[in-house]
Amino acid sequence: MATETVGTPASLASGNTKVYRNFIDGEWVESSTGETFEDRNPADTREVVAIFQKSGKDDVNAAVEAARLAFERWRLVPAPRRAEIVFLAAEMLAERKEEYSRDMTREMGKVIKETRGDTQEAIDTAYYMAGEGRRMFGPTTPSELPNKFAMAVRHPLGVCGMITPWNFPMAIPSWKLLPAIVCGNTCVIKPAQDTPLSTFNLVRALVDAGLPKGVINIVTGFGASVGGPLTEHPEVRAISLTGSTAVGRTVGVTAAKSFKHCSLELGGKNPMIVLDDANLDLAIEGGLWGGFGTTGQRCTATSRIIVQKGVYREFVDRYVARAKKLKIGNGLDETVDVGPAINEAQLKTDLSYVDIGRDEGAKLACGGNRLDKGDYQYGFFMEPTVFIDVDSKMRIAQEEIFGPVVSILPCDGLEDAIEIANGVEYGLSSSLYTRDVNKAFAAMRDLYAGITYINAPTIGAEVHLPFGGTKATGNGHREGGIGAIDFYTEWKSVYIDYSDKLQRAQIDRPE
Ligand code: UN1
Repeated sequence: MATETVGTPASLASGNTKVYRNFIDGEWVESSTGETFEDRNPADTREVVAIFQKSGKDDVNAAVEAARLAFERWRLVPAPRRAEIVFLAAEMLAERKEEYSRDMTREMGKVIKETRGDTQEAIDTAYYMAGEGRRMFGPTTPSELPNKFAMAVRHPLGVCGMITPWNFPMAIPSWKLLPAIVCGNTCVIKPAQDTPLSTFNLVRALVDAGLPKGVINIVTGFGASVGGPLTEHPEVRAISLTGSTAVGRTVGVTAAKSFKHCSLELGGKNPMIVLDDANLDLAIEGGLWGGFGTTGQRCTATSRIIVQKGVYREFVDRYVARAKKLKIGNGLDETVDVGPAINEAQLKTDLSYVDIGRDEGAKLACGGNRLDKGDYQYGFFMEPTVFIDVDSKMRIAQEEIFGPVVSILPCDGLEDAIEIANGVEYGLSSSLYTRDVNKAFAAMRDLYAGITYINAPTIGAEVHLPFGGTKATGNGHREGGIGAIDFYTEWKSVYIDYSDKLQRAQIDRPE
């Protein structure tokens, strides 16, 4: 067992299906429960991509203990040295990009050009965070007293727990793990049960780059039996979750009880506004990419398109015509535009919103059906679906669906559009198509969301800018760039008095 590396787990199953064990303290360890689960291809469920451990509380405890011990050594490794490992991992990820992206399409379903983008996002994050090893700036500032020096330095927190989603199975773990380790923390990660392989691939690159044992530990399994104990564990100092608003509420409440740092990236209902003066070709192109890219399974997905009345009909007709032409299928086929839903439950949710929309009186302009003939029968495929003439009060215009279902709403102008855009419980991403610079700047100010795009859809955030949202999208933290460094460190203020006498702050006031 000890001779295995992250990339070559011993096969416990017959045939070619790999069985991954948990990765704890640099060793491959079977779960304490003795149970496993299958990672199946959502485009063809006959294919078992790999088998993973169905872990429990004891496994979490073992991983946290390993991380706790590793922290005592890792925090003392100079940050530039820690960052060199991350830099080397970036180079390895770049070399392995095609292999890891294909693995990701097989386990997650999204089309290969998008999984290449997901792997690239992890590479970008690695290069950025490797640079942070030589920055991690803090303020030095004058003291109010003579012969006294004052500064603030960043300290790591200790053991950090990460709970990651299936829709960006390498990028999002990288957003969390890489800043955490560059800052000197150690980690226990629970990847989504639908897509653990991509986390193993990411960590494999880090281990091959020289990451010491215990710095990152992987415990696979389900929310209640792994995510719960990780969030409750008294030795875990920070929890970072990307997931649904419902799970975020539970994790936030649980983490607060032991005063953990807690970063929540949750749901979205992202609006794209198209004004009469917009470049319609561009807006249609953007709305298709934002709405149906990743099968609509991004928290940044363009799920509402709010179109000014002067161009509404033309936009709707052309958008729907294009949506009908999107090619649906197995993401390994380079010509496919839209892959499957991640699993049966998600597909059912997506289809249930078709009924909800119809019942509410929205007009179904295209799609709405499951595809289950021929090769489609083995996967979770659905037609790209567009509702038009949607009212902003309707559930399909308010609730996060996380599937290929787009609602188009008419509006009178920018003011009306912004009111509709802001009138939901979420505030992640937003977008405006216009050629009028005054309107663009007004929207940048008035759209209440963590991200605003002008003349681009709501997806496509870059890793060095803050990522996160307002209201029920999160709890005020930001991932990406400096926001991540802020989350994975805490400040220590340091005062050095070299006057050789007692100097009392606020009391002694030298001339
Ligand atoms: C997510 O949907 O959870 O901005 C993350 C984007 C991607 C990340 C999405 N870079 O669309």
